[in-house]
Amino acid sequence: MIDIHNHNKTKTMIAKKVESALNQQIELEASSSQYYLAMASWAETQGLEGVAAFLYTHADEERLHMLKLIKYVNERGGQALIPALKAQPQKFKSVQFVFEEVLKHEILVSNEINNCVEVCLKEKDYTTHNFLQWYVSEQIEEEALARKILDKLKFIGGDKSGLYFFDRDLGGIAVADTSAADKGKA
Ligand code: OFO
Repeated sequence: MIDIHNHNKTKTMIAKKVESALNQQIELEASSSQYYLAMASWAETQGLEGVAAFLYTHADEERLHMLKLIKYVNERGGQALIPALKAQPQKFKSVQFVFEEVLKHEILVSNEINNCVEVCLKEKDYTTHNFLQWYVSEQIEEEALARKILDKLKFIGGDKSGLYFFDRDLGGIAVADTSAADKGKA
């Protein structure tokens, strides 16, 4: 029987295993943000303004993903740990290589989100499981977008004028993403 007069249990504490899985995810979102920032900076130096704008926006989004996790862990009575981040590559051999890396990285992130979901199920933490569903959907979108961009790049091949229009289009996606984020998407 539930003792409704036991007021000692006013704080829901997150299970240690869930807290540690989410802290690892915080680190991954933070390093994703740094990775995309490094790519954005490189693209900007190559005169690829649209690609750079897209990647700067993507880096900002990853930071928001990290912040959302930090707030959640602390609200649930845990402690979000702010990690030290390792240096990211500074040079990339091509735009196609950049987006191959983005896709690889997003697949890695999806796998890690799935691990967090699994820990929640094992710990019977259905609240965090529910919270993580936002990340599950986000990963589907991000993987799909990276695949779409890569398909376009493969289609363009080495064609310089194709790359010019690709860069312009990607800049447009970045602007649309920024205004969606301003309206509370992220
Ligand atoms: Fe955080 O969504 Fe990409 O990695």
